[in-house]
Amino acid sequence: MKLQAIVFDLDGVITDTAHLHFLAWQQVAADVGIAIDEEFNDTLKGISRGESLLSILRHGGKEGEFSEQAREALAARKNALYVHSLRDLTADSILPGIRELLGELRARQIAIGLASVSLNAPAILRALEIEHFFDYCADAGKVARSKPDPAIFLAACQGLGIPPQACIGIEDAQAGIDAINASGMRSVGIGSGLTGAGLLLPATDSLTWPCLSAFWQHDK
Ligand code: B16
Ligand code: MG
Repeated sequence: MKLQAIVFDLDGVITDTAHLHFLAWQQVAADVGIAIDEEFNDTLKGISRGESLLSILRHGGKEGEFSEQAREALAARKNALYVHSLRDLTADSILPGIRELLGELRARQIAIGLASVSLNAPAILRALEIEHFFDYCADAGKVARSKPDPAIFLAACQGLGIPPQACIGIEDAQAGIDAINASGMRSVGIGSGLTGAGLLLPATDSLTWPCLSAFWQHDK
């Protein structure tokens, strides 16, 4: 089968917003007496806002202490802090090699999709000035289940009108790799410590068209 589409994760693949998510969660967690570190934050990558909050409360042994309304207020506060920190995001915030890859995929008429569970994804793509490259962005608001459920990747393939078997998905989080594999797409992982990726690259600057094309040819 011919490779027809590449579906990107956002946070950690296109731009590094994980640290900004961490700083916002760290502040909200501290307000309720819970300490989190970067290592714990890694477990939140690819996990929705509401599920991230539940995971933090569980981590601090305070899961039962907050009503749904109180949790919504905490999640809203985290988002306000996070959105405020996004004000410095510009076209220079794109991770190395990504803009070049998007241009190359366009030139080769390979469709481009986005599978981010972030409700802020459209605003982030606009700030990075790359929204025009994307043929379809899955709507996180319409997908109830976070990664590792394949729903967000399947929604991206469906929106592109391309079967998952003709797509490569790219992820930096273990939950994301598991989601891609469960969707029937082939997976490319960015970073270290990921298991189950069809191809694992150390960083986005290794993510080139020749590399993706060779992976597709050889991994049949
Ligand atoms: P928001 P991705 C995910 O983005 C982040 O990795 C995760 O840390 C965050 O909680 C989630 O988006 C929701 O983001 O609060 O902006 O809706 O990796 O799927 O691009
Ligand atoms: Mg990610």
